[in-house]
Amino acid sequence: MDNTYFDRARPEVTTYPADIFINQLGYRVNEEKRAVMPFPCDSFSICDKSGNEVYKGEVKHSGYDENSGDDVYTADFSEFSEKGEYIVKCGNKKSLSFTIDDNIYDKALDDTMKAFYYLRCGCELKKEHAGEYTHPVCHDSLATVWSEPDKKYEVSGGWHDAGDYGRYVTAGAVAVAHLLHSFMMFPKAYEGQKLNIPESDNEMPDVLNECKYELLWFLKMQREDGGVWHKCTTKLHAPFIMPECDKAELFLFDVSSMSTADFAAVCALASRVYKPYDESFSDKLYKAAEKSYSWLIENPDFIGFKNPEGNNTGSYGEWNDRDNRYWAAAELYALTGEQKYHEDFIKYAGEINRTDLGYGSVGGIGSLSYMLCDREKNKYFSELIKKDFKEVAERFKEFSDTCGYGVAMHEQQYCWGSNMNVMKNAMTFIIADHLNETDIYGKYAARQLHYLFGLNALGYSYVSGSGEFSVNELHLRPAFADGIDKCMPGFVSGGPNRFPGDPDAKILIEPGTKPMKSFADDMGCYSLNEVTIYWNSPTVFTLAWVKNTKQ
Ligand code: 9MR
Ligand code: ZN
Repeated sequence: MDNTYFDRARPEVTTYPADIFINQLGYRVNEEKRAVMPFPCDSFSICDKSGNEVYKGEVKHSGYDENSGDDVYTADFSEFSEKGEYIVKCGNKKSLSFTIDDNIYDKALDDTMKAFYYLRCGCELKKEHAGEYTHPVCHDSLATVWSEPDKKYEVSGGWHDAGDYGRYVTAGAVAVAHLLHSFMMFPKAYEGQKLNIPESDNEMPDVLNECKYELLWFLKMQREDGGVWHKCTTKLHAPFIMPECDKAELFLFDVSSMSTADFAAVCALASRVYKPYDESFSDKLYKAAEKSYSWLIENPDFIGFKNPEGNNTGSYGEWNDRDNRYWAAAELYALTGEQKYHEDFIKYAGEINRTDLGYGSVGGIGSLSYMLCDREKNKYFSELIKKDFKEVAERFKEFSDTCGYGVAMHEQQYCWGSNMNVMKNAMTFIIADHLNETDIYGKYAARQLHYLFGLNALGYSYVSGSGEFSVNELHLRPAFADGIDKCMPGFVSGGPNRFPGDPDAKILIEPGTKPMKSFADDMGCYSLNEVTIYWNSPTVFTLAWVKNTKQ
């Protein structure tokens, strides 16, 4: 069958090449270890590479799982803690092989972080850093202001957002915030990390080098009056060509209050983080954040964003900006300690969801900055925020405990980019423990990684290059146009979507397919198998947490 999205032959549909589902990267020595069988079975064994049985256990019948439609049987071998390489066996049925070791996620952390480098725009990706995935400089022409066509600006740089070549401020701000928070909360995870990017030899940790590349672009997106253009893209999405071949005119689209607030927030956050490494950069960010915050004060009404007539790139529209303003107030308070920001923060706190971690709803990022910063807190609100996170974590915990696969997903979370929800739920577990100084939810955060790397109803590892059966046909323009069969590693697929929204997915996914199975590793399916910076960033956060807490 030919593909409907762009002209190429559709690769053969692949299915999980074994019977028992596991985390294909494996399990850490002292963590919960489970394998799942969607078929009846009484006992299981763990066998080593030479086929010797090293552990035997009883299978538990977990029962019918609504989101996958599977009757689930579980093999729990948590107590088995010998390092090595194994498979799970159940009669003549098998899993793929997996490792037990504490370092199983190290490569995935580096890969998911390096993925941002592969998305760099406006520079050449050189062979020495990009290996075979090199390309010449892209998208470096001046961009025309959409509503004032005689104005043109130089706004090269930053990361391509996703499978498309657009660059969007709100999406980028969320991704950078996840990464910077993970750096602040889990510094050990980044010690000595070498991503082999152009700046790797300098004094700054590579995660900061990579985020700086995006932040320098943000700074160009600020208008003279402090308002921030919502996005810089072409008028229409490019065809499936390499980025340097996309020569269509670039446009700067109208300022929105969301992009201006998210910009103020992320610049203020970054100003704190970069201070010890790069004082002058930190200063620039400080001034930029204040300037955009002043613009917000002068423009108190919501200024949303809709694509103008004729433009079809991402719109990232939102319904209101209270959460964005809350986040900005939190960050400026954290940065300056000034009471006016604190007052604004409290003002918005009652109006918004205080735990959502983006994109779209960003209150949780503001809450986190407020809670972890070194400033005086309003006692009532800080207690409330702790409770908020705990309550959400409790709800997700229940989803996980009632799902045979252990994923903390409500049916409704299987939407476009569901793997972002999986990873944001993991972040919520981690943050809930962190703020409440408990050790309840770590196991649940880890379960979300198990799902992402293969312990799910289709057996996919949803990260390219991680695990034996991992996604490879990602909706990512260069991954097709470079002619290389193997996709760049470290990209998190959007994942199952119970409402497949693109023409190819509508052909491939039969009506009535259960949410966890509504997926195809197919390049045409942008509502299932695209990548974005803000699906990678919560994954990096979660992997950094693992590495930081490794025994
Ligand atoms: O991630 C976005 C998803 O939640 C929406 O349902 C979808 C349709 O509006 O858009 C997604 O965002 C896309 C953005 O607009 C452009 N770059 C690629 C993003 C991922 O598909
Ligand atoms: Zn580009």
